Amino acid sequence: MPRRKQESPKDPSAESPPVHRAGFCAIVGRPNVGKSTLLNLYVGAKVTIVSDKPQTTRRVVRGILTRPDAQIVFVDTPGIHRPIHPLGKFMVRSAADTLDDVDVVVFVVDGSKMPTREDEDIAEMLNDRVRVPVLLALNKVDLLKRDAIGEITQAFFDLVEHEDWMRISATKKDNTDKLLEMILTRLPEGPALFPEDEITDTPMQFLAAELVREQLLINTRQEIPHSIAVQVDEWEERSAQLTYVSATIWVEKDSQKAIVIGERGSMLKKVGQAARKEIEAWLGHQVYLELIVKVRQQWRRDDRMLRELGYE
Ligand SMILES: Nc1nc2c(ncn2[C@@H]2O[C@H](COP(=O)(O)OP(=O)(O)OP(=O)(O)O)[C@@H](O)[C@H]2O)c(=O)[nH]1
Ligand SMILES: [Mg+2]
Repeated sequence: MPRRKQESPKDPSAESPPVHRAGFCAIVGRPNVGKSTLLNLYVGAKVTIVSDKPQTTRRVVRGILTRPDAQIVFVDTPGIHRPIHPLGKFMVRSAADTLDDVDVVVFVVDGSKMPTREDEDIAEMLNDRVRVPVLLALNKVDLLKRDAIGEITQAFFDLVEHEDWMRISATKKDNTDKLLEMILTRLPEGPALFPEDEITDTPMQFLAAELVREQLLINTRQEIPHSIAVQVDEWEERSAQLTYVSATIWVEKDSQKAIVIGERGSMLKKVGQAARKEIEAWLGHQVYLELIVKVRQQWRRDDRMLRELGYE
C-alpha cells in the first residue's frame, strides 16, 4: 500500500516567503514645503539640495532606500508653481511628468498654514490625472498652532482626494516612519530595481554643481538665488587622493556677480570651502575646487543656455 510521505517539520519562512516590494514614489508639492528634506531623510544622505528659498530643486532627483524587505525609489520634484519664465516652465513640466511613471504619490504641503493657490492647482492636477494612490503629508507640524489644526487639516482634506494622510515634521522626524510604512504598502511586489548600494542615480558632477548652488542659496538673498546656475566645466581625478573640479557660477547681472564674489572674494571663498567639504565627503578624498563667476543676462529665458545647463 502506498504510504503518504512523511512530512518534514514545518519551516515558517518556507511556508510564506517574505514579501519584497519595489517601486517609485513621487514627492510633489509647491515650493519650499520640505519635499527635498523628506527625501534626504529617507535616503539618509544629501542627494538633493535644500534651502529656505523657494524653487531650490530645479530638476527631478531620484534617491533610493534599500531595506531587506523593500526598495523605494523616491523621486524629488521641483516645487510646482505658476511659472513666469522658461526655466520655471521646465521645472513645473518635469514635476508634472513624474506623476505618470510612479506607483504612489506623496503630496507634501505646509501643514502649518492654510492651502495656497498653488496647493489648489496641484490638488486639481492630482485629482484629475493621477490614478495611483495619493498620500497627503501635512509637513512642518512643529510650526503648527494648536488652535489651527482642525481648520487647516480639513481644508487640505477638502482639496485633494487621498488614500491616507499623516501629519509629519521632516526636520524633527516626527511620524516620518509612519508615512514611510504607508508608502511601502502601496508598492508592488517585486525584486529591487537598482543595486542595493546605490542611493542616487545622479552623476557626481551634477551633485557637485548642486552642492555649490546650495551654498550660494544659503548665503544670498532676494532675487540672487533664482538668478544663479552652476555648471561643472572640468572634472579630473589627478590621483587616487585628489580630484580637481572647476565650475562656473552663472548670474544675470554685474551687480549679482559682485555680490557672489564678495568683498575681496570673501563670499566666493566661504561658498567654495563649504561646498568643497561636502564634495570631499562624497568622494572620500581631497578636492581642489575652482569657482569662476560669469554673467549671462536673462539666462533663465535663453533656450540655448537652458539646454546647456541641462534644463531641457
Ligand atoms: N520647521 C520646519 N521646517 C522644515 C520642515 N521640513 C522642511 N523644512 C524647511 O523648509 C525649507 C524648505 O525645505 P526644502 O526641503 O528645500 O523644500 P522643497 O519642498 O524641496 O522646496 P523646493 O525645492 O523649492 O520645491 C528648508 O528651510 C527646510 O529646512 C519641517 O518639518 N519643519
Ligand atoms: Mg526641493
